[in-house]
Amino acid sequence: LADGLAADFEATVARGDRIEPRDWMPEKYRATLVRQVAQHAHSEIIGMQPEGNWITRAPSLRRKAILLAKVQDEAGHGLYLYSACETLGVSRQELTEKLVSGKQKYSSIFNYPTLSYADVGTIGWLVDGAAICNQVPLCRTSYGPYGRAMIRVCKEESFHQRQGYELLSTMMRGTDEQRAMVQESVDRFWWPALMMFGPPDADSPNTAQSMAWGIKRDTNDELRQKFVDMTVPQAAALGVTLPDPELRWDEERGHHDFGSPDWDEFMTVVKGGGPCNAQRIAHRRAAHEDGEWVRDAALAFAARSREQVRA
Ligand code: FAQ
Repeated sequence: LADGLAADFEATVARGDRIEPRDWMPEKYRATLVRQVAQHAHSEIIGMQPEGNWITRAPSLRRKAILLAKVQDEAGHGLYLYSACETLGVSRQELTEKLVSGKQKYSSIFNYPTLSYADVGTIGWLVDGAAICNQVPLCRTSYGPYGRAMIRVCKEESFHQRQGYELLSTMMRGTDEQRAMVQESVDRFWWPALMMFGPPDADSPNTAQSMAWGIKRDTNDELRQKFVDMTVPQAAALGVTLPDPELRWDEERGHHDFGSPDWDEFMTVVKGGGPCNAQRIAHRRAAHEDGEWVRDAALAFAARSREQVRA
């Protein structure tokens, strides 16, 4: 029987069909998905903090309304992804505890500070831009609930990317000081954005198996290349310089060549030593603890409603 189930699973993945929550799946497939989807959900929630930092200091009512809506969208993405993760048999409580205790990761990019309002635009342009590159192929991931969550997330991320680009292009048409703010922000975020795609393929322990199972559809390096190729013309249109002296078009490859991010810095950030790791987790833990009375009230209300139904 077990062999038959495993053969069905392999055949479904080979056909490019979806695995659904009630289907049999290898334990390692389930564990890999929990790891990736949880990390992804946590990233959306922790990712609210860097931009949330500027909500009270947005330069106009219009910018404030846009930023509020954008940060709320990220909360929504986190919720779809936590729901997708729960279909794999883990509880929301367990996931939150693993995040605040540092047992599960979130994206390295959110451990960098947002030092100026231009960072709001740069995050939209580069960070959401990288997120789209990575997530559009995940709409075809082999696990049904994850792929379906990605469809809506990607539509919203595309909108976020455009709003970031629009903010930067407005600043680039402003004063010299505003243009300098944009350039300084792009200089700080370019390399961390490239790190979002994960380590180089040769040092990525999970890629081969995740590709074989159809969880990932492209490798880390393939997506990083796609992002660079997509972003270079946008940088030119904006009038900003990407801070990489090795960046050039390679006619033979039909792609841009580019330098290597500082992978030691990446490892330091992933292991908790980035500029804002401690602050991000402390903030999330405090928000979770502050929300305890809401969870208690909801549970008490649910218990009383059950009693009333019985009576
Ligand atoms: N940061 O073997 P691989 C967003 C870890 S977008 C931290 O290559 P894999 C939108 C990795 O977990 C950001 N850790 O791993 C937004 C593994 O550790 P482990 C979220 C990283 O899974 C925008 C180890 O390194 N997007 O939130 C990172 O095959 C603006 C070895 O790596 C997603 O999560 C990293 N950058 O490939 C929100 C997308 N890279 O667990 C707010 C879905 C790698 O073995 C504002 N995830 N690691 O100890 C993926 O596509 C994949 O998980 C990768 C990593 C590509 C990130």
